[in-house]
Amino acid sequence: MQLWNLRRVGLLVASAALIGVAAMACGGGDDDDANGNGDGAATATSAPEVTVPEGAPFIDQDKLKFIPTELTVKAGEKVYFKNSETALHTVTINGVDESGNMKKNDIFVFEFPNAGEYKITCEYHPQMKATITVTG
Ligand SMILES: [Cu+2]
Repeated sequence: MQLWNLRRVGLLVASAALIGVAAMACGGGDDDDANGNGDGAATATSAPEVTVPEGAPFIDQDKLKFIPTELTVKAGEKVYFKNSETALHTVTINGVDESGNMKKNDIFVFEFPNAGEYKITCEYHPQMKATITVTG
């Protein structure tokens, strides 16, 4: 089963809830939900299990790169980031480390409420760069 432990999103979601992301805690009702979000309630861990919804804006962290390096989303859309390798990464947005350390298979979700261009970097790997363009 591909259930990724979402370690940092709790924090992010908590703050993002102010702008209406709280719904993500329910886990996308229209998705297949093959992994059964309901299981989450039964686990004792505080970290929710999160998967990247089919078709959701996604940036992979792999081979010491962000993949893709350019992504365009609409304001209010959630972007999913996943660390797919053993190196530690962060999702730093316009110079602010929003994710904290991400280990392999960690997923971080960030909602971009405002249009603009956002520079995505990693605290550990200066060569890791991506740009997210948020359209109004
Ligand atoms: Cu990195």
